[in-house]
Amino acid sequence: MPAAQALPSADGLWTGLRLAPGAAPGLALAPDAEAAIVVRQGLVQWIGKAAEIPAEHAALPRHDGGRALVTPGLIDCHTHLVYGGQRANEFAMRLAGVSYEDVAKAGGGIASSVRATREASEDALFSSASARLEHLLAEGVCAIEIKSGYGLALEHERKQLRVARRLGEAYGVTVRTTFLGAHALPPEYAGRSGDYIDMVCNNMLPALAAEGLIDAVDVFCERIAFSLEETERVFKAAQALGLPVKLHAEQLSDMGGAALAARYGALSCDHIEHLSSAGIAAMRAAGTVAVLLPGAYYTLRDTQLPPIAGLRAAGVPMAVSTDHNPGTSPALSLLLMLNMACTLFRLTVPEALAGVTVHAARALGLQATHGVIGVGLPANFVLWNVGEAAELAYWFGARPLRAVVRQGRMG
Ligand code: DI6
Ligand code: FE
Repeated sequence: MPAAQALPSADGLWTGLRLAPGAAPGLALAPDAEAAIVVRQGLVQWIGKAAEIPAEHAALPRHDGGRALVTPGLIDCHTHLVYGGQRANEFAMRLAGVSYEDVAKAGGGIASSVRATREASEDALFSSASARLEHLLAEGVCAIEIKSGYGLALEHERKQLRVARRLGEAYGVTVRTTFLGAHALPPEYAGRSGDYIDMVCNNMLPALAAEGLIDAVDVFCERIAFSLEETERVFKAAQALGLPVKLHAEQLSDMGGAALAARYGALSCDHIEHLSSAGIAAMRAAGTVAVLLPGAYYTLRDTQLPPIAGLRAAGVPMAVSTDHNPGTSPALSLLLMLNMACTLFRLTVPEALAGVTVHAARALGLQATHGVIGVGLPANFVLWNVGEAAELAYWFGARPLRAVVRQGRMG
């Protein structure tokens, strides 16, 4: 894989485009109007009606969009992309009737990915994660969050986060790293959860933050993982370092995690199948994004739907993501998640599209630069071979991507 700098520049005049609804806020074009985008030095310099291209841009090299529909670059705002091995064996066990929680209690689950991740070299992790990333990029992903949490020891968490950074550099995709040291209790700390959280807060977190490897901090707050009190200790340590927090909250039960996260101004609460109305109110007050993860819901054959109507009524922004991980969501298609968000969670198509663009950007604290197409912003947009935006959620298994511009370069 070449370094991103070797990818061709997307500078020039992009013509023959149709803008998807909401793609460029503030710009009102008729749905069928031919649009154009000017990219200069990797930034969007102008966007508007093709018939009104300012003369100063008219002589730029042209890229013919062939009447493609254009959306902002997609954003996958919750992934565990970097890990060793895979867990198809547990998939088979679950088919035979064993529950996810029982697999975890028997030493499988996250612990088995921890073993494989610890054994893998940084280069091996880079190579396996690259292959997965390429699937996501082929569907127009321009920014991605990547969590640690399968190392659970300083050197191995560092290895995961370094791989995440390297992926961003190699592929020219925006990567936000999230430290998830409090994902599971490593075997060497069995029965000593408090000691492990001490180590996360006093050792791993400050060390990795000092190395510039952490953009945000997450915790798996769940009865099979960490308690509310342990979660709060990690949040305090993050806050002391000036790092934003987010939370795996109320996936398997209502622990009150969302309300706690909201008190710490969390960027997002993710999963939230069991979110209460108090949790919704707290998220609304804090401006916290609800990240919906239909791939995990589907894989676990969950039946508890997240409270979509309540979130919608409260005006809590809803994002949609793959939650790519080897246990509960081996999903490598963000477009399939769009489909599932509509089919399983009953999001409307505009809600689902906002969920992988503008609201996903907010869940990562990237709303100033990503999630929309706008003058002065880095050029991140996707050309799709579809007639209308609803097709992006309607087809599944299709690859309607015609071209992608990622951080001002051809993807
Ligand atoms: N929630 C999830 O869905 C994943 N982690 C988490 O905190 C599951 C991770 C795994 O099973 O490997
Ligand atoms: Fe997750």
